[in-house]
Amino acid sequence: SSRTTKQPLGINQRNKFVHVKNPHLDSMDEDILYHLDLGTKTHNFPAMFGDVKFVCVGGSPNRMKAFALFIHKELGFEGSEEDIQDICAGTDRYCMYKTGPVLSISHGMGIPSISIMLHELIKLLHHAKCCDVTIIRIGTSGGIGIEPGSVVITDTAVNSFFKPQFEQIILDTVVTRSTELDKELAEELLNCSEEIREFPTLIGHTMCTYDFYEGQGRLDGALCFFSNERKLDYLQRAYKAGIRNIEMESTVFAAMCGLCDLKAAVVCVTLLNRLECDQISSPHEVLLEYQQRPQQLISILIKKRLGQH
Ligand code: R2B
Ligand code: URA
Repeated sequence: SSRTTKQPLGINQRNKFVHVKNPHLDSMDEDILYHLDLGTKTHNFPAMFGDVKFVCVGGSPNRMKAFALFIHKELGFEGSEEDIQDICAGTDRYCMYKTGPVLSISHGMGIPSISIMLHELIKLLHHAKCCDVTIIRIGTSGGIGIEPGSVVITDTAVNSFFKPQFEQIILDTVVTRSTELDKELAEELLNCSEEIREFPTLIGHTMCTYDFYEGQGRLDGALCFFSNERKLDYLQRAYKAGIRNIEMESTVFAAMCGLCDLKAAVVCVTLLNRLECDQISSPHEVLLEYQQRPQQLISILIKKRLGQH
């Protein structure tokens, strides 16, 4: 729409390369990204990925393929859909699709899975000499005190103690890292949501846990040794602390992207309201439609950034 003004990049935002923070990499004459089945001697990273400006990551391989096809169609990029093939077809750990300047990659479930993918993805972007990259996690989550189907744009990712921290165990020490996300990017995404009025979108804190069941205060796992009262007390305290949804990757995503100078955002749809229930019981079609909501938001962001809006 004409209401949108294009914002030129500021001086210090221009040509920002993706920074790896590892002095050992310089002395390696080849870098094999094992879990992506790509390597610097077997693949020409600058030719394959040098033009990437948007990286979208999400848990499910099928959803990330659907996202690439959706963006291809929405943005009207050249080439046929059949040309969009899994770049990581040599491994079934993760999948990766590229259309125009958009890279779509799956990360599996949980902190260890996304963290392995991010190490290799960030090195890929670095070897490819990509600059001014925006990275967004699109995902699902459990909502707290909000209508199912709402989309939460994360301002701060917090741990199970409601702290904006990620603790990485390195050798035998616990290293605490900040989980700050890009506030401007979150606002930009919220502005994009004003163009789609079909579902509620809000900015809030996102809690990241190490488990889906006991770790998210569910009463319906194979193990549970707490009462419904203690569950509700915990979730209500989380709500009072500003937390609006729970998922399983945001803290390490925010910490790693922050350290590597990547502008990062987390956009998750909520599948249920955890103050009401634990089981995800909505029909399949409803859940599928919910999962397209973050994708719609990102497609508006990309359109605006590429001046197509
Ligand atoms: C959201 O959904 C998955 C669990 O169902 C997990 O990857 C997450 O963060
Ligand atoms: N993903 C989560 O991590 N939790 C939920 O409740 C739903 C999706």
